[in-house]
Amino acid sequence: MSPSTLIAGGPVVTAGVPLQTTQSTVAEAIRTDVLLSSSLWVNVALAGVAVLLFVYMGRDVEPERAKLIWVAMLLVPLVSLASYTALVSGLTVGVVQMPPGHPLAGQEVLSPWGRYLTWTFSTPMILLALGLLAGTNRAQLFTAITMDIGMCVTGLAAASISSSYLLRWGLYVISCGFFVAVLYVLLVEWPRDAEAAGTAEIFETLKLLTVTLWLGYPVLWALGPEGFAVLSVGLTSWGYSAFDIVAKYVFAFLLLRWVAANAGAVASAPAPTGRDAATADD
Ligand code: RET
Repeated sequence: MSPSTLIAGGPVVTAGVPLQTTQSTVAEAIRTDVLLSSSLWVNVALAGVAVLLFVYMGRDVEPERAKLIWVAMLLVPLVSLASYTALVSGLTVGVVQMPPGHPLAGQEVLSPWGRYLTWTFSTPMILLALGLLAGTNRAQLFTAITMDIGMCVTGLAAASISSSYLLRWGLYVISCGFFVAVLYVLLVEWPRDAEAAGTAEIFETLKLLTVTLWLGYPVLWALGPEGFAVLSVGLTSWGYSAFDIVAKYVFAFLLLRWVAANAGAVASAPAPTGRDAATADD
């Protein structure tokens, strides 16, 4: 079969709606899949509420570092609002024909690639805020953020490959490699810095929340239609949306609430420098 035949005519894994690759037909497929569209609209609404709430929560934050954390946290729901609006419109949802070997081989599956793209902007904000809270150094901040961007971009590539089943999983493994580097910084490096900065308690809470939830994303990818196809498009999307709600809005709320009450402690934590921010023998 030629690619064009497949794109125009293949079955699609959402509510049984036949799919063309035009944006409006993708949007129509999303609209008619109640599970899928509700998973997106819930986040449009929550992101909107979060933006307003976070603007209010940060109104009196003065020290520069606390302000930086606040802006980073404000960007998370702002990016989310744009991301979910684009997903709902069909602009950032495509169809990927699954390669031979995939459980849905030959079928065209809705792929919300916009999610991976926008994680590239939102997850670095989460790491920036955590790094600033821990009072880490620039090298570690750079490492965590660039590894995280690597994770998102290779995750996008893994989800988009239609030529080879093996290479889909190859890129998934590469993405997991980047993720391991992020986890290392979060679990090993920054707790030491946070201890030295006197922000260990809130850092521990947010680290636990972040690590637990972030681990859910690759599991969901593997179980969803892009991986082993155990879960439907709608259920997988709800999974990501539910993770997003806690990993973004609840996370940012907890951090902002703490920053608003302890702006002085954030300000007096060591500034990110080229040298180790914590102890000399770290
Ligand atoms: C993918 C698939 C490939 C392997 C790995 C993944 C990890 C994704 C993560 C996403 C976190 C997203 C968040 C978004 C908030 O806006 C790309 C699913 C490791 C950890 C927190």
